[in-house]
Amino acid sequence: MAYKIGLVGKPSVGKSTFFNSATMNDVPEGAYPFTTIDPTVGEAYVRVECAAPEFDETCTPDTGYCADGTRYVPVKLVDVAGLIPGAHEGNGLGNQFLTDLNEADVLIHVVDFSGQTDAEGEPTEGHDPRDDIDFLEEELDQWYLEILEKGIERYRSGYHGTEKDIEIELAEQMSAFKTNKDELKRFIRRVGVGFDPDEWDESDRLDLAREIRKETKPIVIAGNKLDTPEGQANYAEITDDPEYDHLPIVPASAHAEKALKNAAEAGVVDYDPGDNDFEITGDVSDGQREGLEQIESFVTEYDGTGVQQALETALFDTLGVMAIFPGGAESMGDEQGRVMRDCFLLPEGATTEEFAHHLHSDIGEGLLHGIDCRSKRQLGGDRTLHHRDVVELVSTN
Ligand SMILES: Nc1nc2c(ncn2[C@@H]2O[C@H](COP(=O)(O)OP(=O)(O)O)[C@@H](O)[C@H]2O)c(=O)[nH]1
Ligand SMILES: [Mg+2]
Repeated sequence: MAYKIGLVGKPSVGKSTFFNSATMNDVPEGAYPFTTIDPTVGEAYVRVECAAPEFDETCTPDTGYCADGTRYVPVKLVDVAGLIPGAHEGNGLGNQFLTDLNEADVLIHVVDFSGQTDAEGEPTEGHDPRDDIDFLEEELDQWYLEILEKGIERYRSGYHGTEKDIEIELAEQMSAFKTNKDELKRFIRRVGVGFDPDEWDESDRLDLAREIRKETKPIVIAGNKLDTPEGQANYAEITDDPEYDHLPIVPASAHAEKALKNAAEAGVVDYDPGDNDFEITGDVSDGQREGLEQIESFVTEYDGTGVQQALETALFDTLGVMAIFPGGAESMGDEQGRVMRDCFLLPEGATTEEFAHHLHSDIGEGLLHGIDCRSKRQLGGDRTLHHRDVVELVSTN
């Protein structure tokens, strides 16, 4: 099951540009792990330093691809259109919007940092991007609050005829958010409101809703349109504003990423997505050269176009996901001589046993132990794995 990253934002901030550039990749045919007819769902990649060279091997990926020692590992990217101001008070958030949101593990909120689109996405000047950042958080928090209140109602009315602890009732009500009673217990403790919902006033309920939302639907900001002077000024100001310390803000130009991907496809530049440099390798007009030079100064200053960086911040920094390579302690190749066909993305803190179950329940059931292919040491089933570990699983199945 691939991780799902949701792209959200009001109209005209650059969601489609971001989505198209992130999913437009020169991938070997047949390498897609899933096909889709839904144009708003696509395959993007996160970069992981390939482990094969450490073993003097060249990898042969089945999913994603490898370029110059960097693995590009697939994730699902969803363009969640439909965020408009006031939706919540009016007709509520759209159904498709909520379904898409529910399925996303993490959100990238694309914000127009140039301030040249108003709250409705119409052209303007001097719009404060902070209003958009606040708007989405408030909107999501309100949505969570509604669901939380339903859970409290159910608890009060003794639904199912049994008395239940509040965290159990809330876990049931919020199951779509991939949380559970133990987590909810932790959130309630952290907010410090106690375990009797009759004691929760309005602001307690909102604080709790907000905490659950932050944990189950974390947000990364893509500060887009940073190729404009206004965008750069806003970026400097907002990253300096302590009110926004709680959010990772990635400087981005979806435009630049799209232009580089187009140029790479046309064979005039050599560019690996995410790099902070590229080379002009083909014939370009003076105008094109000038455009590429502008992009070059941007990617040098901001360490890339920000599209890859936003995806990786969301997956690795915010969710804490780790990449695990399958290997062999004796030899890296499998029966067909293929090396590191996969690079698996697992949740933070996953153990050898969880990795085995992720591959196949049979392998998990029959697991004897793992082997760390670098040190050749045995890994017990309950051992926590780390990002970029290379692991052989020894199983009776
Ligand atoms: N300057 C600049 N303009 C951008 C950037 N990304 C998108 N745009 C422009 O913003 C407008 C809206 O983009 P689009 O991707 O359709 O936005 P969406 O409505 O959020 O999907 C288009 O005119 C894009 O060319 C960017 O990084 N820099
Ligand atoms: Mg769009």
